[in-house]
Amino acid sequence: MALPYLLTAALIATPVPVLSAEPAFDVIPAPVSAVATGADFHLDRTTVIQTRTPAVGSLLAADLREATGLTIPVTPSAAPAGRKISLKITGGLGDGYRIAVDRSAVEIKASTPEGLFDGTQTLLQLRDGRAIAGGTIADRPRFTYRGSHLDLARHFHAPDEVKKYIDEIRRLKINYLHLHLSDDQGWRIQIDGWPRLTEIGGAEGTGVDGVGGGFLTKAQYTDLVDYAAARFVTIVPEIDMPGHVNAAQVAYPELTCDGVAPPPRTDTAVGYSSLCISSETTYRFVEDVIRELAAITPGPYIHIGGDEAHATPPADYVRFQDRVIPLVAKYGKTAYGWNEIAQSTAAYSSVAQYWGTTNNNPVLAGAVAHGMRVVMSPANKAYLDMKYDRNTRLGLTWAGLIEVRTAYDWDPGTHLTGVPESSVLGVEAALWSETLRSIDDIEFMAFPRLAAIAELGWSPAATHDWESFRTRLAAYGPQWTARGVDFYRSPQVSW
Ligand code: IFG
Repeated sequence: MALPYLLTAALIATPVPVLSAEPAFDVIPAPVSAVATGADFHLDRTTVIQTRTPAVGSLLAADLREATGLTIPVTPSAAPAGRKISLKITGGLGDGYRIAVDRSAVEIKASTPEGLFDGTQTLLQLRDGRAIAGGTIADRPRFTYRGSHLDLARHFHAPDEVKKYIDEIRRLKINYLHLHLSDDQGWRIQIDGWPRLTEIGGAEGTGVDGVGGGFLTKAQYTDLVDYAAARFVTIVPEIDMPGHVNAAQVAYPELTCDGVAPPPRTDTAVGYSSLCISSETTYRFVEDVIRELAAITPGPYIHIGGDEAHATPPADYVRFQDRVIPLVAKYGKTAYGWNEIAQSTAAYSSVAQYWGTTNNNPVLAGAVAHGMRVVMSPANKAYLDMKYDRNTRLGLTWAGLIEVRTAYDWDPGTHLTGVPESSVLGVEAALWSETLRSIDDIEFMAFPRLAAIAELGWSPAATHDWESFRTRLAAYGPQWTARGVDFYRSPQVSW
């Protein structure tokens, strides 16, 4: 029985890229290269997970127990020969991983715990019943930033709903979750120095149609950050400004220029609010918020919004960003904002989230020429709050209808003129919640299109193939069904 293993090992040593449209395995995102051998590994009561990275081993054991009913021990010591799944940290694999499966053993190797975890997510997709498909996989991400975004401001989604969403997005190797925590309709994160932001802005009755009330205490936010981090997902908090601030101004009228609190808003209009750019109170507020948020955010990014500041005079907008972007660095984080922040030269060391619907943005291209990096979220491709088609009950249509193939058929590395792949950090799918009311609504709009965005963020451009993807999606569908995920059964896929 040794031969297949040696053969497998030899195959790993010289991975033969198999970039045909017919993938060796039904895995999403598509791995860089894979060879199927048919020498499947069978899980049973003697199976052991051997690893010196128990954080990864225990998550794999939990997933396998949920899927197969088997309780598989996780142990650092050398398991008896055979019958083992070993998760090993070795050098030279960068941010990728290797998998080798044959009848006697499963081996996942990576150079980082996150790489091992990515390998286990692939392994779980090689499972059918208690059999794990035999073969080898060599894989690594194309882009480092593969994000999903949830809008907790228009409609607050409870921490347990966000956790369930984190469980699902991580299986697709999404590794960043951007939480939109403030907007005109509501403020969703406790700030000690400004308590009325949540007392008033997070009260019941705030949110679109007055039904999206609620907020995260710092403890709940930290619990979410920790839950996400255990699954190698980094939380990116967003405080949107200088626009999208009506809820903050209802709570603190001193954030307006005339000191008069605007009426609370539960409609879906945008672009009517602005912080008072000439007032020092504004910058004390902004610095307090950034400081408190940075203190509870282990991730590298604080998102400062910057979109649709239609009520802020253009010169004032630049002045505001010139002062605010450096505050993010002052508290040890990298500023991240919607692409409008590229109007400020302070943004050259930050990250722009591109949400336009065209392939050209000269202001952004100019900032990129000075070092700015970009996360691609084109609204006509990656905004999952767009309807699938005219019949979709939920969602909007302003950026166009987005069926699965529309979300799949584009390339983040070449999408924008003047933005080379080397300046692209990755992709992010946005899911605004004006029309969403539950985790079911989130799941229906996110899946399967998020799988398309995840593949664009992870897989080589060379593996990009709609027929292959739609086939693998059909094979993935039963996983969503088994986990009670309310996904959209697109007519473009043979579920
Ligand atoms: N644009 C607004 C969002 C949201 C969205 C809904 C951005 C950056 C339309 N800004 O997208 O607040 O209302 O599709």
